[in-house]
Amino acid sequence: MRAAYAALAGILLVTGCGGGDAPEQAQAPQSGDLTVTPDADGVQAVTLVTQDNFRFVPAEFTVVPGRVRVTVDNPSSNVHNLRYDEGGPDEEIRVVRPGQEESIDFTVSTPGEYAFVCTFHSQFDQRGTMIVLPDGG
Ligand SMILES: [Cu+2]
Repeated sequence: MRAAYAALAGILLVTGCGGGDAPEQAQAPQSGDLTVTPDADGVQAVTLVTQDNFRFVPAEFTVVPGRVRVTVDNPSSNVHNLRYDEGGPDEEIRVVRPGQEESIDFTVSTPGEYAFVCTFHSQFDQRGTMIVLPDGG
């Protein structure tokens, strides 16, 4: 459990704008849209957290054509993964063990909606969507 809390705390620090002791940044979007801003390297990085409720949080995020990094952070007690449906990026995260996180990098070019799933928990509808908007739109 301690490792899981540490991992979660790390994420909160990353997303918390370095504002000292920001309380409960866990107000992060629970399901809605998250527009991803490129980092200094031009990579649109997004972290999806998987708790024990078999959901990706956020379950939806928006990027533009370019480089994308998807990280699955797993503070839960289950094993999760992430795979895009047919027609999406070929890259997949095969397994993320409890207390671990794993990332994939890929490039998107075609606007559209790309669904992904945790194949271990598709029966619980652990799914999400990456929306690729037209560049400059
Ligand atoms: Cu899962």
